[in-house]
Amino acid sequence: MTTATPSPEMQRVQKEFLHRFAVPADALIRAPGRVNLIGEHTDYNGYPVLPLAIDREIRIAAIRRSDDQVRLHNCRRAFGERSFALSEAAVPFTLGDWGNYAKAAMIGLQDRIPHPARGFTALFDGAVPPAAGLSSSSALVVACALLFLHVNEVQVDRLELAELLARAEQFVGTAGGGMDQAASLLGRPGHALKIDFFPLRVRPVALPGAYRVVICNSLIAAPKTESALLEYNRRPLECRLAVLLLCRYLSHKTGRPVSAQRLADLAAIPLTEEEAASVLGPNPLSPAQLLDRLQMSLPELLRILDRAALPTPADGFKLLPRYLHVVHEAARVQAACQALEQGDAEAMGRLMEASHASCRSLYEISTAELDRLVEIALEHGAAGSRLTGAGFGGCTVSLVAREKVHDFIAAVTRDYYETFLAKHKPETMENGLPQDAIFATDAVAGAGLIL
Ligand code: NG1
Repeated sequence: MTTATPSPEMQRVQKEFLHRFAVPADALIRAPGRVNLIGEHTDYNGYPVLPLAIDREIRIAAIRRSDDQVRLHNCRRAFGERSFALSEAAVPFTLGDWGNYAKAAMIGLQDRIPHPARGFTALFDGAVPPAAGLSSSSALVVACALLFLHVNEVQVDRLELAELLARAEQFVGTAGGGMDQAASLLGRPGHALKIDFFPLRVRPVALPGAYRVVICNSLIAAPKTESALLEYNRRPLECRLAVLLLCRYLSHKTGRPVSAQRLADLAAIPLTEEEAASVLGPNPLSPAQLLDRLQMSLPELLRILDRAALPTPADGFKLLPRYLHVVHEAARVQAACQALEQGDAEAMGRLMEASHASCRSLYEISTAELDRLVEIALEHGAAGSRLTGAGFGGCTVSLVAREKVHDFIAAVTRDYYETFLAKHKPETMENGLPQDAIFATDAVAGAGLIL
């Protein structure tokens, strides 16, 4: 756990806590959001990612309680007060409610905390832009988990905690991977993190000092509650179906049973793109074509998937493009680590562009606004630019030469927010440019306890 002087922002939360509850907080906790440089939708497929922890964080001031009650307060009025007993943590609030992220942390840790567990009264302040692909949700889960461990005087190894919390966050309904919790917990100043999964491994990769990471919010929100949740969860399902078809094919080809959970589990078995196309095509596949190719009945498939129903996208299952994105994106992550290690920002930039193109056309997670934002960033001298995070809205990440950052931010503000967005989505700019719509960030240390 980190010990440091509270930042001015943290001191404000500390003061507000004293003001509201008339007792000083006995715990201060911070958990950063993250931005992913490259490696999108690879984590749940078992392939690596390359994010960094950013200097926008969730902050908590709290006191330990002697009972098992959890009281959640928020400095931001949009997030109402929530309370529950620890014994009720498994019963979720409504979909998308902020209290569910706290509950997810408690559920993830329930086996680690001696009973009777103690609760807390906590005041939150969130400076990670929400629904923007910057992992505000995982920062919240991580912060709550560290607080819960602290009030119960339990220590858990960071890597283990990141794995536990990745599984726990699925409680909120997202079939996500483990990138966000690991980045928030294990961030390293000045470094991106090459994160591998199953088992979780983290290697810091130094960022080139002559460049800064700039985050631009498209201001199209992608909350994981409605269509963005369905669209997100569709991708892991399509990848899982691709795994089933490939296993069937490879078993036949090699004459031995091949079984796998994720695409990365098949990486060591030679397979050409032509073979993949013949196994996973035609694109898209109807449910009937899928079952026919799998030589399975629907109940058999549902049993394997451990699901009650098969959500069928109106435009069919797009297994081949999803597969192609994931395997190429995984190779780009390896190449990106090398490019960063050699300080080759141009090579890194080319990889980011290829990643964005693949996210747009193969994984179909971009939007017209994200595409325009990437174009504008490149026009104004970014070495590389791409959408970041789950997609369907949210932010882009750009690599910009340090001395150009100021002019870059001014040019993107003018061309994207004040010109493009003001014309195409005027409602997003009604109250002027929101705070933190565009900012340069340093890579910061992972989450920790300050007091
Ligand atoms: P964000 O951008 O925080 O919604 C999601 C997943 C990640 C990863 C990325 C896409 C969660 C909590 N996070 O991130 O695991 O799959 O999308 O690369 O589900």
